[in-house]
Amino acid sequence: MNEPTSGSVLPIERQARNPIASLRVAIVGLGYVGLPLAVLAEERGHRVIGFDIDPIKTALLERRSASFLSEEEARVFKKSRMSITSDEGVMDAADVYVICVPTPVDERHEPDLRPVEAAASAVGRALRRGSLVILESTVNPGVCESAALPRLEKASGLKVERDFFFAHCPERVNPGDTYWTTRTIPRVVGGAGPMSLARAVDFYASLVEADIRPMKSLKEAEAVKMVENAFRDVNIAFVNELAMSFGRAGIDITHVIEGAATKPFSFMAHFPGCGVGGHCIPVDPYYLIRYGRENGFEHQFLKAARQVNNRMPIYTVDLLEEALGAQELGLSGTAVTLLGLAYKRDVPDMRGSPALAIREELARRGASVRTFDPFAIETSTARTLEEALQGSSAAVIATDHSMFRTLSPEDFIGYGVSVVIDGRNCLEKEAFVDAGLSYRGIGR
Ligand code: SAJ
Repeated sequence: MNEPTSGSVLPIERQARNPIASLRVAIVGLGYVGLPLAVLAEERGHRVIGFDIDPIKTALLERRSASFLSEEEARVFKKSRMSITSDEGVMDAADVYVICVPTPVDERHEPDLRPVEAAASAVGRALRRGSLVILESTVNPGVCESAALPRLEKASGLKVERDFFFAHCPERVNPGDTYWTTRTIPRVVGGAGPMSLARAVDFYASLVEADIRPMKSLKEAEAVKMVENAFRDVNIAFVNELAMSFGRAGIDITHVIEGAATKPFSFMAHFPGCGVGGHCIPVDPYYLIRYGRENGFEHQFLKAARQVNNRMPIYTVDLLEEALGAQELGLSGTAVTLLGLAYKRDVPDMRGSPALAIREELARRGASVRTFDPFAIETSTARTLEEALQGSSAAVIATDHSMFRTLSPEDFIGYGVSVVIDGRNCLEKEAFVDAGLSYRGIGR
C-alpha cells in the first residue's frame, strides 16, 4: 500500500485491541456483512443475538448453514452458540446493536432507505438506556441524522447522547477476500457525539485487529465509504474508456496499465472489463450524485463514469457482433455461450452483474444463448462447461472465474466455437490468435 504523503492524512488513532467486558450484542441483518461480524463478536467473548427479518434465512442459520462465510468463519460458526431469530422481541436490552441491512438503489438509481428505516424502528422498540447503536449499512451523508436517529428516538422515547449512544461505521466487507476480513480491515467511525464516538471506538477496538479512525462527525464517516467506492468506479471507467479508444488503435491497454503500474507512486492499477457489478461500486456513486443534487450540485464526472461503465455490456456484445460479421455471421439465430453470471471472480453473487445485461442484450439481438457459471449452476442453462459450449459458434467470458482463466483454445475449438470475446481479459490472447480463433478482449 502506498504510504500517504505527509500531511495528506490525519494521524490514525492506533487502537490496540481493547478487551472490554462481555456485552450482549445484537446484529440486525445477517447477510455478508452482519453474519461475519456476529461470528467475530462471539469469538471475542460477546454474547451475540443474530436478528434477520427473513425466517427462511434464520432457519438456515440456526442449522449453521451459510453460503457466504469464509472457511475459517464457517468453521467457527458451526460451533457457535449465538441465538438466531426473526423475532425482534428477542433483541430486547442488548448492550450494543449493529445494523447491517442492505441499502439498494431502485431502478431510477434512487437510494432505497426502507430497510435502514425499518431496522432503526425495530431497534428503537428494543432499546434501553445506556445501549449503543451502530449503523454499518452504506448510506450517503446525512442519512444517519435524517433517517436512523429520528426513528431510534421516536420508537424508544430516548434521547441520543443522553440516554443511548449512536455511531456510524461503514462496512468494508470484500466478498471472497480471505486476507482483508472483518477481523483485519481498518475501520472509520463517526459518532452522534463524543460519548457515542468513544463507546463505538472501544467496541470496534474489542473486535478488530486494525486501526480505527475516529471521524469528526457522522457525515464524515458516511462520506468516507461513498468516496472510496466512487473512487473505484471512476477509476474503472477511466480504463474502460481507454480500452474502447486503444482497442481501435491495436494497443493492448492491459500492457499499458501494467506498464504504468511500475510507477511506485501516484498510480493505482484498475483493469477494463465487460462492466461493473456488485452491490457497492455501481450503486454508491448514485448516492453521492443524489446527495450533491440535494445540495444544488450536479456531479458531472460521477455521472459520466457511471455512463461509461453501464455501457460496457453493450460494447461487449458489439465486439461479438463485429467479430461474427467478419465471418459473414450475424447474432440473430447464432448459438452463443455466455461463461460467467456472477459479478466477480469465484463468488456466488450475481447482484448487478454485467453478465446479466450481456445475456439480455444477446437475446434482444436474437442470439440463442446458453449460460454456464460454476458458482451459479441453478441459474445456468447448462450443468457443465462442455454442455454449454456444445454446438456454439461463439463464446463470451463475462466473469473471470478461476475455472475459466485456464481455458485453452482447444477447449473451444473442440466444440466448434470460432469466436471468443474475453470480457475480463483473462485468457491467453496470443494462444487463441495463434490457434486461429477470432479473439477480442476489452481493449486488447
Ligand atoms: N472491476 C473492473 N475493473 C477493476 C476492478 C473491478 O471491471 O479493475 C469490476 C469487477 O469485475 C466487478 C465490479 O467491478 O464487476 C466490482 O468489483 P470489486 O472488486 O470492486 O468488488 P466489490 O463490489 O466486491 O467491491 C468491494 C468493495 N468493498 C466494499 O465496499 C466494502 C470495494 O470498496 C473494494 O474496493 C473492492 O471490494 C475490492 O477492492 O475488492
